[in-house]
Amino acid sequence: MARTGGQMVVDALVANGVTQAFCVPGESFLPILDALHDTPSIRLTVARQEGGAAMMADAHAKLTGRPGICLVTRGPGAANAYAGVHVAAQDSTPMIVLVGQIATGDMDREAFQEIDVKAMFGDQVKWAAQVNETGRLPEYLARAFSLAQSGRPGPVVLALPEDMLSGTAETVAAPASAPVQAHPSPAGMDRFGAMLRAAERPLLIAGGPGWDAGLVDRFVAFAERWALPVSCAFRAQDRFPNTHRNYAGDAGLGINPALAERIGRSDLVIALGARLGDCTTSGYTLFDSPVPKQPLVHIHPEPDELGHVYRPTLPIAASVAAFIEAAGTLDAPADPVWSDWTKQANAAYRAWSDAATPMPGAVNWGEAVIWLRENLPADAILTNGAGNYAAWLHRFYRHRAYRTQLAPTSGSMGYGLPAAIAAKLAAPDRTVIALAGDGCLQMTVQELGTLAEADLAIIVLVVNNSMYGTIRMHQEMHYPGRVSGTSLVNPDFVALARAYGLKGERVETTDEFGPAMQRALEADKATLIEIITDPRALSPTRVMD
Ligand SMILES: Cc1ncc(C[n+]2csc(CCOP(=O)(O)OP(=O)(O)O)c2C)c(N)n1
Repeated sequence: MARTGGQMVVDALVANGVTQAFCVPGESFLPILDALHDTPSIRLTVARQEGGAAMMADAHAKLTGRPGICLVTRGPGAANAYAGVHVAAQDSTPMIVLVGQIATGDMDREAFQEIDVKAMFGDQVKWAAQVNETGRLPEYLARAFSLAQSGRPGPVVLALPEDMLSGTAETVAAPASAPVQAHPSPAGMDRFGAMLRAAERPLLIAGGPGWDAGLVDRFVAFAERWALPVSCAFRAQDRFPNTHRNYAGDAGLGINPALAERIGRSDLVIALGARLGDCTTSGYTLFDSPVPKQPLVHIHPEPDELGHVYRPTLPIAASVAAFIEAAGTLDAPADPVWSDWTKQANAAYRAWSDAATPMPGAVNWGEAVIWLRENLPADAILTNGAGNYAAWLHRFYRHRAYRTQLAPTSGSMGYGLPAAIAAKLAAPDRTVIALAGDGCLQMTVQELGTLAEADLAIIVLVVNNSMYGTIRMHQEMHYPGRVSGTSLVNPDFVALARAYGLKGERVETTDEFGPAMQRALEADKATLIEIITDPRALSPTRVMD
């Protein structure tokens, strides 16, 4: 039977197990919206701006392990969505962005909102393409699902001209795409085992895509059997329980200097799934490029990533799942020589994340984060965007379960609120907290409307220092006393939350934080808590005179 292009798109979503999509509507993809009208198995959440929709799709994919789906219109919609697409690219998140495009007959006339999607997204995504024949829509969708999930996952963008979607064709519906994983070779695993047995100061850095809760459990068992110290890559702090005796802390922005020094002294660094990117390597300073001093075993699902910046002594192209399975069969020594090294790594982490950090002002944001660490359930999901407020979070919070951290390694402001909305939609029984600075929140603050409409009881924490604090910190370091472009005049955030029909509270002393949180945790609707901090508290380690 002939189907419309719009129906073919929705059939492909259903065949691939999609239950949630995010959009801002456009007249360019009405046939898809119409097909969704009769598809109750897919919940369509309508965001207020496409950047928010794309960030929601990213967070949904991170949390569920299934591709995030985002529908946007051409020129302005695709441009807005780019912010979230870039997050997905740098975080290796499987995502499919469907862009309603102008009709094929008007292409290259600079028609209303026309945009060259292939040129726009280029090699920032795994694949950007335009469909120019209705009958080939199932083929393009099948490839999109396959590419987004295989190897190193990532975003795929498909431009769908409106006549492709309204046109009809007789086609066969494709079954779900099966993502392909790379497996380590037996020889590679033998060599890995030999290198590890010969080491004296091994250290593992975990991160990247392809994890799940069961995998983390098997990884913990592996680390225990080998008594390995485990650190987590930037914003991958939930790949290993931070309360575990083998935990060495996170290798990210504002790294514990003791951990940086330990990574420098290690005689075998094992990077598992992590990309060894800018923030994980402290701005490419922890290792020498192209050949690190430390022997390096790098395990990554994408062969092209191995040797991208650092030439590994032993490159292993494998998914973390396949590697952990193979590593489970290696014989570990009864009492590894590095047991004390591992104990010291954990002690150094604890000293760092237990240290009191006195701050000017009536609210000590670090102590508030410690309240969260001591009072939130182990499976609470914390989301954030970019800003120095996150430095306290990353240092003092202890992630105890997989996917309790949803945060962009690309450092994109505005991620926390849309990510928290997507998280609560996917996991309604879990506590979800969005964290943002005053600058960060305002990047996507209009998603408070999406939150109110979806009626989700999340908590939004806004750490308000009336400035773009991170940039002010850099300014103070390089151009002291010359404030330029970094101060902010803000709305009354509490009144803003109430205008959206949400609860709002303001916290002006550290002692007020716990009770405000308790009230918010017990509330049956979303609460925004504005926390007033002193602008002199630039970071956990830097106070302005
Ligand atoms: C989309 C985007 N634009 C600009 C930046 C650059 N940037 C990084 S942090 C920051 C300031 C964040 O301010 P705020 O959210 O108030 O947090 P604070 O640093 O004050 O804690 C800016 C502008 C960015 N990371 N992302």
